[in-house]
Amino acid sequence: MNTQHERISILGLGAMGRALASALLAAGRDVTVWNRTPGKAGELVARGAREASSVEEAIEAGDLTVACLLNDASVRETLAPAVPKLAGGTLVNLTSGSVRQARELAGWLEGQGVRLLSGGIMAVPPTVGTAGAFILYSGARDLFDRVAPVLGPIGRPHWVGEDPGFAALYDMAALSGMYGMSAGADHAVTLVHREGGDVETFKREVLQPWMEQMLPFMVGGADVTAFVPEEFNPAMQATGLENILSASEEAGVPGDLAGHLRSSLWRMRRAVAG
Ligand code: FVH
Repeated sequence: MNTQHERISILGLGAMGRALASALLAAGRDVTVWNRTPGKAGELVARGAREASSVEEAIEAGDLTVACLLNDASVRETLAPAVPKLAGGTLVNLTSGSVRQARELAGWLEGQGVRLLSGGIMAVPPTVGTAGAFILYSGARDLFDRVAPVLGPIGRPHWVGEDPGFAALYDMAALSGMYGMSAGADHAVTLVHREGGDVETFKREVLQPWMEQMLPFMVGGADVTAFVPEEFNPAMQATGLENILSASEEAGVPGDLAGHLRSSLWRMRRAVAG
């Protein structure tokens, strides 16, 4: 079927569901939307979307059904009564969840004659449809090849394998990296604030350029064995971490913000000890 003519039904109009629908409408796609609580579709309808009054009606209106709900439980709850309508069709699940949940959902749907393409959205609502946005997909390759051009307007499609759990796997892993950086940034600005520094200037002139400079080293040097190579000079790193922890204690930075530093110090000391 011609990509432009595939009809897309979106289940879920939270912040992300609305952003997805908006990007697809902007690209001229045929979009039907449904949300558990009515009243969220007004702007989308004004731009050409149809609003379905039930999940079943939404599924019937689309060649492709996209779920973007809160969590796995809400997907199950939403689909359970309506899944016979999906038989012979395709669900693209862009709802975040665990690897096991994605695999179990694929098995459950397969048993009902539904093909699942699992997804992980590597974007936030304001960046959906922008150049940096990308979407992880996993599931059958032929399904991905069909869906990718249809949903291309929401973000660059990136297939990560046949295993339906892999989109969730890479999504959760990437988010864990982001939250680690975020915890580090929170620690940094708390330290500056507590010692009387100007947080906004620090963020703009020091923290952001420093983190950008270090990002390739952080990602490239990440290691599954927590092995610290000798050339990394673990003794020097351990001393550096002790300095940061001392500065943080002096400033009264809450101890829970420093957890990542203490675990790094432990790794460095272990490497020094051989
Ligand atoms: N927003 C973001 O930045 C992130 C970026 C990465 C991907 N996530 C995931 O996207 C899923 C949806 O997130 P969201 O931002 O749209 O979330 P909310 O604005 O909280 O909307 C939640 C929607 O789910 C509906 N819903 C909740 N429970 C049920 C249920 N039991 N049955 C049916 N629908 C349900 C809710 O409906 P309502 O409360 O308006 O009736 C919203 O449509 C999510 O997996 C993120 O992790 C977003």
